[in-house]
Amino acid sequence: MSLLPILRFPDPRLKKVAAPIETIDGSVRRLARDMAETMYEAPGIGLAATQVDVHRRLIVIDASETRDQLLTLVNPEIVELEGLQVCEEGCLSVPGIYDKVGRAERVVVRYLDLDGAQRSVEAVGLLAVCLQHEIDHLEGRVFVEHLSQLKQVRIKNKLAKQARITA
Ligand code: K2U
Ligand code: ZN
Repeated sequence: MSLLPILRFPDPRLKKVAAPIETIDGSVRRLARDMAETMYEAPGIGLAATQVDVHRRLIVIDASETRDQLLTLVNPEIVELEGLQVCEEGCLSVPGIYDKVGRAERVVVRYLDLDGAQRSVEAVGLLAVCLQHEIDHLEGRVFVEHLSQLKQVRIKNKLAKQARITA
């Protein structure tokens, strides 16, 4: 298993739209395993393939307290959206930045598991937020794009300053 490097905002590769996975083979399973290891080590509660510069529709999530309930979703699509919740979000691709984002309170997501079986998951609360956050990544959207233009400029300036200091 390998830890994968995570792209940092505003890397333009984070804006790429991921392609559907046609065949769930060994390479997809190995990628899912490496993404899960990378997510747990970060630590995070979700990770999209886009964030590790693989532009295929694959996400991993573990929003459990016990960190032992891994969800691996191939070609996930939101089929139901209901209500509204506002939560503080962060992102492994935007380190040190947290802000409130409005998302649906309840979602139903249809996906394939690693055996190619069609499944669906109904989620509310943090899991619903995480599913929407990760599926945004597959569409080339980072959570800061839900914020005001002024906040986005300030975030880019802050991250650019951090990059200069650590270079
Ligand atoms: O996509 C990612 O970078 C993973 C995010 C997923 C996430 C963001 C906001 C809300 C829920 C999930 C990371 O897990 S960011 C770290 C984190 C952990 C717990 C709660 C919020 C953020
Ligand atoms: Zn993220």
